[in-house]
Amino acid sequence: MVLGSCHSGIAAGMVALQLFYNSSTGLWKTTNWWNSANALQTTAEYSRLTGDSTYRKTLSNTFEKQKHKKFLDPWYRDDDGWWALAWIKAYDLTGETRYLDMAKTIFKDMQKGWDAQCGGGLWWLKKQRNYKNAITTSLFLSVAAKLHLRTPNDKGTGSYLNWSKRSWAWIKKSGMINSKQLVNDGLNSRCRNNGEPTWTYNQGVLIGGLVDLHKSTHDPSLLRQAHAIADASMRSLAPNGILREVCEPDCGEDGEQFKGIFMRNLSALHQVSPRDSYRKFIVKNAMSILKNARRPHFGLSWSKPSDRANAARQSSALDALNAAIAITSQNQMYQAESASLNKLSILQKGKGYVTDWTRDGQWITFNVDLTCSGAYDLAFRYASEKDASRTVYINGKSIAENHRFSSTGDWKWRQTHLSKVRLNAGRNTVSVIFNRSKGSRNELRFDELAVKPR
Ligand SMILES: [Ca+2]
Repeated sequence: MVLGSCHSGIAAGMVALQLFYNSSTGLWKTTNWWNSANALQTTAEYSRLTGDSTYRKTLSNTFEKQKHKKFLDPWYRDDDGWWALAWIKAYDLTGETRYLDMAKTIFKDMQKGWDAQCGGGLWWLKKQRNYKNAITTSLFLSVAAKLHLRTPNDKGTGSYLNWSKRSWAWIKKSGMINSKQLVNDGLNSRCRNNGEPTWTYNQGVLIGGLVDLHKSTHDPSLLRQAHAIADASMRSLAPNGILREVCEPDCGEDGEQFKGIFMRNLSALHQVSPRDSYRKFIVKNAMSILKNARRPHFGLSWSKPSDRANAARQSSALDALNAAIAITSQNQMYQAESASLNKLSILQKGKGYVTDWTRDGQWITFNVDLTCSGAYDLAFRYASEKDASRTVYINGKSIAENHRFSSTGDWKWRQTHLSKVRLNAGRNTVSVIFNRSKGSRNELRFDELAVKPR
């Protein structure tokens, strides 16, 4: 798959992440136990998106080197959740059931952290029962929801589905989601929101859990909640549109991992319920990371020149770049009803489309956001009774004065293509214009633009 000129920077970043990998332990140097589970997820996601099988042996090696521990940490219960998610991801990539079985083993152990104090939820620590926090139960919810989706006939009390529903019901009632729709760190001794920071990963993991629970239950309130948290995060945790952890520039060994986890889960939400605002956000963050890189390394702050290199910074940034690849490698659909229109109106009949388009000065402009510059194919979905034509501009320049939209007969829908169009990284505009002096003619109904990487 060719992802345009900037893909080499992402691929080089992946190589650099693996240079921190210690094959004798199966873990990443320069960082901690739970971070390695996240670096493994980053690696598996990159392999999935690019079809690059180079890193599959990394999954298998880590598994073999650490399976004697069952990926259970003696102290922190949330750490176990990261490993469960990593092995589910590895299972999805390879189909190897040993990975899924390990995730189930870990989940079973996580259940020991649940009790009735504060109405439910998991304790953060294994040896002390003094803190119920968002991350541990959100991970528990997310692992349960994912295991349910991969376990036939999972139902009833004690099932993965049941645990994921109970976890969500508890989180919702706990008060950890504040009035701004952001998730605080945890609960105080009176079982109330403790007002501790709204770390980006707390937003991300819950978004991902809600997305997966929605896949099973189809309860629309779950996606509404996921969107509310995502929107609040982009509004409040991203000055100038670039995600920032409140601890920057000194985040210790945990905080430097968090932002990638948010981006990974925003990407999961965008895949099931796409929004232009998410696409724009992912592209903007990815471009800022690439711009500020000290190649092949990425730093802690995504809006400032790279500070220093380690595996946590690297995998966190690569999570954001994976999200950008996911957008760039899939067809991006731009609807006429969300585009800028000049003297045109939308008919909302099923899919919204532009109609009554026969006069000079009527045009439609799509804003196309891309991480990587390169050659793309454009496909316009349209219907026309007679052969029609329009002028097409890209980034203010005419690339087809008289593009033909041949008759589809009785207003049937069809696509017409413009191949190998050069687009820039960042914001592009694609305009389709009625200009009689250039030969534009006849009514055209216009539904959507698809942008496909070549
Ligand atoms: Ca449409």
